[in-house]
Amino acid sequence: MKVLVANRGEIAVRIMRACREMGVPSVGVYSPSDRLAPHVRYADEAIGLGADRPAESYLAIGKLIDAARRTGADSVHPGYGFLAENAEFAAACRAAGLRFVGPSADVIELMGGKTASRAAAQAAGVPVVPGTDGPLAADLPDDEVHGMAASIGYPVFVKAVAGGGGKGMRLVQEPDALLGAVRAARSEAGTAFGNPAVYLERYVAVARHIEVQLLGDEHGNVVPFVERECSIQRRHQKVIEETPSVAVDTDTRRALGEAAANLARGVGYANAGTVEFLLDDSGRFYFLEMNTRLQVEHPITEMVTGVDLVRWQLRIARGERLALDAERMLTPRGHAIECRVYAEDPEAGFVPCPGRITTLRTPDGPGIRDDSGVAAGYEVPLFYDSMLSKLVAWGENRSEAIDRMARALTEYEIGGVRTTIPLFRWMLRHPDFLAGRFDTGYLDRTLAGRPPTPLQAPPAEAEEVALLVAAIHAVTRAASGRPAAAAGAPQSSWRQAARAAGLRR
Ligand code: MV4
Repeated sequence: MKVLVANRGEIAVRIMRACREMGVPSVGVYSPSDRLAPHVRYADEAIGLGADRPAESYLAIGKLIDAARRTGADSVHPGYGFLAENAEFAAACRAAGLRFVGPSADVIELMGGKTASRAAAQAAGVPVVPGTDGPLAADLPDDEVHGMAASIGYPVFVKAVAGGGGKGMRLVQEPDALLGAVRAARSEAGTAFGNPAVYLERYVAVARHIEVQLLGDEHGNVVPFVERECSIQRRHQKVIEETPSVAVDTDTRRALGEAAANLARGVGYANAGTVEFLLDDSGRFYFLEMNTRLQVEHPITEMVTGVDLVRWQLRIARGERLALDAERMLTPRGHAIECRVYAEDPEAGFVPCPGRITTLRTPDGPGIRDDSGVAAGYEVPLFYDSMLSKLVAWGENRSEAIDRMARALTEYEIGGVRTTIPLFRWMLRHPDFLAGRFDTGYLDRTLAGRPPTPLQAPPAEAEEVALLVAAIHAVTRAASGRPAAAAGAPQSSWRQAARAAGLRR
């Protein structure tokens, strides 16, 4: 086996680590601005893709398959994002004689259609939210649209068939707004996905987003894992995930696992996948969608089960049988939390902050794992997602995991770019988070009501020392009448030093 990793950043490194442990050579790919990225250095060999724009690099199916051919790779791992849920890519890999480390193109295609995946869930006996049986016909008379919405019950959600992840959705509170919302959703879906089809679902209020990781092999075996709680999101971007969920008891856990596994078995699912559910405040759960890939937050599942999900993905891809204790996979050992560290400024509407990482000190110690795709000196490109790393904390219980995460966040120092770390330091002390009192609307509400105290911590010790040294340097230079290093004036070397120390203002 030799694996081309068709991705970048932390997930590319994560996959290559599993490869190395298995004695499997890895091939990295990179755009010009990623030439010196950690995933390129980690790979056993690496191939340039020649352009920065995603469409011409990490999304360029022809270039990736060509890179696999040229390096003699026999397998392709897509990671997440980019081409991970692209049926055409999976089919192209297989057509080129390459193993695609993921489910079949047919299953990716099936689950990508939200009404088809709903139907598959229903066929497998998995509860779905009341809604239309399929897409609304384009020429459906207005009164029939009204009739459908009325029989589902308001409020209703208009959702794009090709959607997912929050795009192309419209919430409708009352009949007067229905037709306008359907029109708007169709138009948005047509533009965003090239498919204007929409369907209707009853709106589930005050819900948590719970998901079930599973593995399936090519021999029909499926094993579900303990749930992940993913309700802490900002505009459909997950921010903090944890496992297990405080809202799920052992009976519900078992029922969720069974539901997810039944769906996977029903569609002949092989490799890693995740079934998303809404959990309402009465403890009922409903199928939402299935993600046919490895997910960003997979490490928390690894921490509480001891299973290496990526290693299993590779074993499954080469035809091995699952050999996991199903009972144990549904029994969490302790608690794990993940914070997604982004190069974004939480003080300025979360604008991405690409730039050079000048200094980097990563947390360590008991129960801490940092899956990172960056290093000191690396310039975070503006072309791609700005996630830098995933900080994961494990503890015997939720409170110990939170304490460890809070402790690790005090150790984490990233200079040169603004990050979401200060936001996490604040969130991990928030009473509702500590009490486990939240739903999918929690973070947006909480951020809107946050008092206007700055999140940015005072400069960390190392940075203060660097600044002090730079200041002494500049002053003594000025006093001796010698010109300061490159730029000439004491003030500019002060600025340079401040920049080097990660303080950009
Ligand atoms: C819903 C819902 C309530 N009722 N469907 C948002 C993303 C997409 N995956 C589905 N989403 C939702 N679908 C019904 N019938 C609420 C959401 C939702 C949500 C779901 C998961 C995580 C965060 C969310 C934030 C807002 C709304």
